[in-house]
This record gives sequence, C-alpha cells and structure tokens, in this order.
Amino acid sequence: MAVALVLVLIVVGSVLFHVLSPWWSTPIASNWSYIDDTLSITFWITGTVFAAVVLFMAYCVYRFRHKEGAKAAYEPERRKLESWLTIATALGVTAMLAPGLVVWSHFINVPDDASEVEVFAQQWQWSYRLPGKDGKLGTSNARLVSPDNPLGIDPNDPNSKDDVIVNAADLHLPIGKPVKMLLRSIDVLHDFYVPEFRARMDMVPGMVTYFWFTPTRTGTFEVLCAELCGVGHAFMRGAVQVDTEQDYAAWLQQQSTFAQLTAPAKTGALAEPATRAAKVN
Ligand SMILES: [Cu+2]
Repeated sequence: MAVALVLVLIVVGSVLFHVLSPWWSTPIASNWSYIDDTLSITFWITGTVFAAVVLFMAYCVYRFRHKEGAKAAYEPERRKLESWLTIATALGVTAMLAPGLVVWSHFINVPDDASEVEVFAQQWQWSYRLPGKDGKLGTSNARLVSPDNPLGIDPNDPNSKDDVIVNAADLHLPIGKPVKMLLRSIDVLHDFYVPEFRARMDMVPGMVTYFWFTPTRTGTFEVLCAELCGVGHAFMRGAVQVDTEQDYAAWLQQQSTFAQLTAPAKTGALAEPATRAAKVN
C-alpha cells in the first residue's frame, strides 16, 4: 500500500512541478516557434506515457499485493494486448519523430534573401564579420590568423576589403530580416547559442557550419557557448542586439572594415618605424 502511494505521489509531484516550475524557456525572439512546438509534442507524449505507466504500476502493486493463499496466474503471452501495445508505441514514436523531420527541413533550407553573418569563436570570446557593401564575405584561412588579423581573413581577396569586423564585441542585427549565421571556430568545439533564438549549431575547427533565423523582436540577448570548450567555457559570453532598421544602420556606420583596420598599421610601420617602436616601449 505504501509503495503504491509513493508511486502515485511521484506522478502528482511531477505534474505539479511542471505546472508550478519557474524554469520555463525564455520568451522566444525568432521565427523558430516550430522548435518549441516540437519540444511540446515530445513533452506531452512522454509526460502522458510516464504518468500512465507509473499509475498502472501503482495499481498493480496495490491490486496484486501479497495475500495469504493467493496464487499468481501464469500467462506468458497475450497476443491482443501485445499488438495493441505495439501499435500504440509505434504511433507515439512516430508522432514524436515526424514533426522533427518537417522542422529540420525548414532549418536547413535557408531563405534566398537571408544575409550572411560570420560568427568566429575562439577560447573564449566571440567575434563577427559582416559582408560589407558587396554582400560577399572574403575568404579566410586559420593560417592567416595574427594579432593584426584576428579572424584570419585573406587580404588578397578583393571581397574581403569591405568586410565589417566586429572583434570581441557585441553583434547587432536588424529586426525582421532572415540571417544565415556562418559558424567558424579557430581552436576547439564551440556552440553559438542564444536561448531566445532557439536555433543553434556546433562550431567545428576546419569547417563552416551554419543555421538561419529571423529575429522577431528588438532587445539585447545573451550569447552562450553550449559546448564545453575549456576552463573559460562558463565565461564565453557575449550579446546580440536586435535593432530597428535605423538603429542598425547607425551601428553599422560606426564599425570598421577589414581594409580600415589593416591599413593604418601598414602605413605607420613603413613611414615611421622609430615612432612605432617607441610607442610599443
Ligand atoms: Cu566555447
């Protein structure tokens, strides 16, 4: 009797915890309500099955408890029950997996009008690159990474000249415009994760991964690294600010291009080597 009661209490407690819990997901700020829907479907199916199985167990523990002289009936097979359970399980698993396939197809098909933003991860900070006026990102190579060129951008690629570099600072994005996030890592696995955007992807050294989304409300959102990436992992934070069109244009104006960032160092080094050395000291 006590065990049956404990089982019932576990179900009641779990349901109450779910209803009263303060740990709900953050209010969404992107187009990916599909992902929330898929999680809810999975949650409701697994939650219902969990409650049904544990309550049935409680019933059995109570109904078939030990009684003096009672003998258990041996019934190793029951075709009808088995086929009924097989069909119900198959339906439940299908209902959990099928919506995910539909959402995944949306997730990997980037809209044609999406603009590109490169996210650059390194232990333990975030940098970004925007394509500039030509709409194209220049090529990059990890071998070109240096203090003057922290993102390893190819200076000989004409497309890279007007690329906007946001080095170890916050990214701004305009509201309502789809954006394709191209993800690069220079050292170990990282994972660009903004909980409000719902979408995320691992960043793998040596390859460019991606995801896309459309920001749906303005505000500042925290960037987390969702892949354990070393001792500074917990401090690998940043911010994405979603702006109105005007605010975004104003921010973009203040940013420096790759050409601007690399030019002064070169001319300074050629024209006044002595002054430059003095500054270093
Ligand atoms: Cu990381």
